[in-house]
Amino acid sequence: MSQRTLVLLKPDAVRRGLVGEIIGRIERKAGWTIGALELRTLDRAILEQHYAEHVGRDFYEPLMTFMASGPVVSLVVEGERVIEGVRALAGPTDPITAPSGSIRGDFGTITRENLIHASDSEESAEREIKIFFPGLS
Ligand code: 3AN
Repeated sequence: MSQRTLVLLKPDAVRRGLVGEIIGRIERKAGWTIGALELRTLDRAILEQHYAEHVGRDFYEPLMTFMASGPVVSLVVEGERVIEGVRALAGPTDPITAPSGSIRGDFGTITRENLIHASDSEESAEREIKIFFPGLS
């Protein structure tokens, strides 16, 4: 089943020069393609839309500050089961318990600074793609 997903390479990934490494892992999956890609520093308004489900959580404000702390690479990835697949490449939220071989497991130590966001369902993917790439059909 071909799908689209919204991926963010967070400010820590960009600062640490891991953009090529992470995109390379995505590109090497057979048949997956990049449908859109942009580097930009996110403002509060777009972050409020993106993280609306986390309003009120104790990690919300530090997460917003971190996500606005530098440029982010946003991309749309297309291909067979990319929603489940990119989340499998990313690994679980806590990088310390994320398995070796996953992006978070290989490069992260801090839950907030866990390098990558990837949509968790078809509904989230469509909602998030509209936020980051409103012109994409
Ligand atoms: P995931 O990106 O693994 O789906 P979510 O959607 O639960 O994780 O959380 C969104 C983001 O919020 C995470 N990527 C992480 O940066 C941050 N976050 C989640 N849980 C925590 C936590 N307990 N402490 C600090 N930051 C957190």
